Amino acid sequence: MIKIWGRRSAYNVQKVLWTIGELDLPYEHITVGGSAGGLNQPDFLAMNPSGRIPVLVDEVVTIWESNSIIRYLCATYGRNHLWAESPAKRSLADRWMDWELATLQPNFLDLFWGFYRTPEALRNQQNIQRSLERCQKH
Ligand SMILES: N[C@@H](CCC(=O)N[C@@H](CS)C(=O)NCC(=O)O)C(=O)O
Repeated sequence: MIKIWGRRSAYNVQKVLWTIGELDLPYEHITVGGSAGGLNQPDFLAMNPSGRIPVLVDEVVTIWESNSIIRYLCATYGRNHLWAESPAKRSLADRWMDWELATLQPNFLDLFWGFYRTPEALRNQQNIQRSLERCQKH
């Protein structure tokens, strides 16, 4: 049985759960992170030394980093569905996953934390505007 660690409100957990849903796989979900805590526990850090969610355990395999988990799930359980055997075809998905992680996400997170998660009086409007413009450009 596949086990997924991570709170459902985390978008990096959501994309893994979405993939599991697309592949129609049974799984067990363990809520950790956010107000549930648990990411600094030795048992959790033994699975993911970076102390982040999501983490997948599938029998003897333990994987962290959401995009790596998604690639593992698709390659293992989605060969006729979400996994392209041709490297060129597969790169159509890979490039967007890498772009999201390396290009869009840093600016998006600056905007998310700077605007949505910062009280109005403490917001840095200049930084927010710069992140917004970069997100729009991406
Ligand atoms: N690049 C990592 C990012 C992992 C990450 O930062 N996860 C966030 C949730 S989206 C986290 O662990 N936050 C701490 C918490 O929820 O307590 C991935 O894609 O898995």
